Amino acid sequence: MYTLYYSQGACSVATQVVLRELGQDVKIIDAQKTDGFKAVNAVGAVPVLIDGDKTLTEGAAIMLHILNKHDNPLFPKNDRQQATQDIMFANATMHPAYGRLFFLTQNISDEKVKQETLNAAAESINQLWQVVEKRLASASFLGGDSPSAADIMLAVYSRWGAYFSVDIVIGDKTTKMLNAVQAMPNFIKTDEAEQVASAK
Ligand SMILES: N[C@@H](CCC(=O)N[C@@H](CS)C(=O)NCC(=O)O)C(=O)O
Repeated sequence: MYTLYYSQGACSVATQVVLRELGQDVKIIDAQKTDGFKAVNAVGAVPVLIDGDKTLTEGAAIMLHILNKHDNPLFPKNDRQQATQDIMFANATMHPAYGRLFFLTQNISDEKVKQETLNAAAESINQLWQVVEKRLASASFLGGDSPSAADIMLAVYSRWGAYFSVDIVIGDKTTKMLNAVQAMPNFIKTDEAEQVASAK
């Protein structure tokens, strides 16, 4: 049994979806409702995964830990280097690109400057989605014929664009991939589990 600290709709959704895909039991705790969460993770960010006596932080490190621990098709064995690169692309390149939208919204008070910088941030996100679209020219998912952990991570981040008044442009093949991942039963179960836990 794992314990996962999450925030509703945040990047920790991907951790939970992957744990469920791996057939693992997971207890989830809302970090927003956890007094002194910084004692759990000094950075104050989710995901945090408790595995036995270990407290793991940093989404990509957690992902690699669970994917290496449990046999699964989410981390293609035939090209581990590419699969790792895809996880890092999602976590360290796409996630921070979306993170800029949250930061600018919270920290710029001049509405004109805010919109201009949000548009510039959206443009850099769009360039990253073009990179994904090119990768999907020859396969339905970054992992090949079935979703990899990186596809799941991208499907979580892609939903954040709807919170902002910007044009996020996602290509057809990528849209198909994201829709397929978001329709996975464990993706739906994860959203439901977060809703139930956060409503308590
Ligand atoms: N580098 C960290 C960043 C995680 C992160 O930014 N998490 C967001 C949610 S998607 C968060 O918890 N933000 C709240 C905060 O940083 O205070 C990781 O990959 O785990």
